[in-house]
Amino acid sequence: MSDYRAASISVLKGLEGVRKRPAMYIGSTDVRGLHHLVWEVVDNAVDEHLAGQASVITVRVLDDGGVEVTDDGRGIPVDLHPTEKVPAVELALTALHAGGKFDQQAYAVSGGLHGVGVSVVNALSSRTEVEVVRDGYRHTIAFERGPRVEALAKAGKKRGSGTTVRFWPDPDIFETTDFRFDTIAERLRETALLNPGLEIVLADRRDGRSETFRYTRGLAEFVERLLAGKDPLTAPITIVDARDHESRKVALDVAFTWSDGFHDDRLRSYVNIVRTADGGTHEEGFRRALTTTLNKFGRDSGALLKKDPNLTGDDVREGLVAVVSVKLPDPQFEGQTKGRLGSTVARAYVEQVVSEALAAWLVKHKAKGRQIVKRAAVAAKARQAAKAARDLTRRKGLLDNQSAGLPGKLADCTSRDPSETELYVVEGDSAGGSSKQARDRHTQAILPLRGKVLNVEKAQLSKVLENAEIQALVKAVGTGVGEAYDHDRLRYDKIVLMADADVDGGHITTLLLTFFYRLCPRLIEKGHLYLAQPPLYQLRKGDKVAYAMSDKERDVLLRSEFKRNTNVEVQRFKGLGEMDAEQLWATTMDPGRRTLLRVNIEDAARADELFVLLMGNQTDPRRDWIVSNAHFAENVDV
Ligand code: 0RA
Repeated sequence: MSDYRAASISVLKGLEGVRKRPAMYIGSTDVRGLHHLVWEVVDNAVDEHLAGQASVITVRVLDDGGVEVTDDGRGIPVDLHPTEKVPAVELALTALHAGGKFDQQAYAVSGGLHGVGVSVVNALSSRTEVEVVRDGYRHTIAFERGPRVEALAKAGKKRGSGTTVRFWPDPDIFETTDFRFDTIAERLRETALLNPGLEIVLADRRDGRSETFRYTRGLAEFVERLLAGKDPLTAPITIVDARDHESRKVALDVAFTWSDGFHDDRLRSYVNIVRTADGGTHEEGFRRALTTTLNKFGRDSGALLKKDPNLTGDDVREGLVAVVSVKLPDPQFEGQTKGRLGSTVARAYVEQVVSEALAAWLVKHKAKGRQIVKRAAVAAKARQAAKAARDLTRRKGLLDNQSAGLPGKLADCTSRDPSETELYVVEGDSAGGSSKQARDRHTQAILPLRGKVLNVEKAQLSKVLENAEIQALVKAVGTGVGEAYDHDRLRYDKIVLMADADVDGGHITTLLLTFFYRLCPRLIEKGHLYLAQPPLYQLRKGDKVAYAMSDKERDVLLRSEFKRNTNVEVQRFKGLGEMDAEQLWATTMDPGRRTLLRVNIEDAARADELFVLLMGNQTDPRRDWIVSNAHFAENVDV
């Protein structure tokens, strides 16, 4: 047997192995695995771009189930491999792991996470065609389910250079062979964002759709897209570096900013253009750099006071929007899905470069820097409050629903059918009195909260939990809080917060919403928390009575309903306590006439932010204004 035949037999055994265990090579044979074939072929073309040789990549979804990827690179070599005695292009399509460029200095996508090589695509396709333009000719070769079926041949003269790979996924292997335009588009956009200047065209021959991705401003543009229209604290801070680090050729590209639009971080990282969904050493280096540099700047600039604790990684990451892209030869991946970078060289390298660059940026942008630090300090306070609250509930179990009977202050309803009952949580004793008279005793329960809870100024959430009034509230609601929360024990269908429409009312509402948001968010998510809407004015002329929720509504009524009337009596309710039972029933409690606002989780999240503002030590007059003018629930629900 000739060398050639021996070699080709062993090669084809390899591809048979791929067909026997496709998931080992591409993860799965579902729609994800199917698209993995496209990523594999595109990554090869991107490698050619990274080598500085290709500037346009075109991906066509064909109308007969195939996909075609073309690049304008050098073209896969067509000359005979010196020892294997087959054209290099044939070897690339048939030998496992033979797609690389054999250059240890180069960063190669195909040597990275996916790295299975285009031969795997061939093995899993019913047909694969490759066209190479180079040396003045167009060369063609074709394969079916692995083996070559058409030998490499010249198909006419052609100038320029490039590679086209066309493949039709094997329906015997894949559960579906239906490519999704949006899935491919999203991935190609990401690739284009990570490779400034590279043009990627996607064309769908099935319906004529097409899109071109080309970005020139680098990762800053990527961060702008991740912001999704939310306002950033700064224009993206960008860092670009390339050097020899510990005798390895490494490169780093970073862009980041912060936004109030996000609570956690939006950090994306890549190694050699491959996404590292589970982070790794490069992300660790980046985070360490942010934390240490911002702490140092915070101390030096006075943005962090002596008594303030150091910012933690979590604090600094709140609202962070960042893209970290490193390139290094031969990266090591870890974890179940190989989505985490393990190479230790990346940690020190990224930390060093980002620390230096961020420190230099802070010198030039002191005011912005202080804002960034202050923002993180607020996040730190919120985190401490939430942690203290969690610790407290765990330690004492005192907020557990089983721990005692119902609170004495609760005027419960008679119905035991939770689907028809409501709990009115009422601020103040006098309002508690009138609402008890006003209510429908069968379905409506009243829990008055005394003034003491109103002192939310400077109160930590943990202190709030020690408050007897709040404990009464938890017992009345019935579910328990935090880890002890049990939704099935909810005693009322609606929990209605009823507070005055003034600053104090704003404070108590903020406090209660924050309390529910942090300790029983499920109750909000399932739509059981409401805000009552007591009126601000009563308008009366003889028998004719109307109520207005706002100054604007009052003026409208005066111009319409009471238009021809003189001497209209306008009463302003300073608080719920000023309304008699009848008025309270007519305006705020009668299910047939009242307006209730259902609180959604975003409303509650905003209250949580305001609560942090309230907790702060600063005496900012704007703060009271914000709190009393905060409209927590917009959607009207009767
Ligand atoms: C090996 C060596 C060279 C280029 C390539 C592979 C190559 C592979 C792919 C895959 C898709 N497009 C591609 N373009 C090029 C370098 C050949 C030379 O030095 O001319």
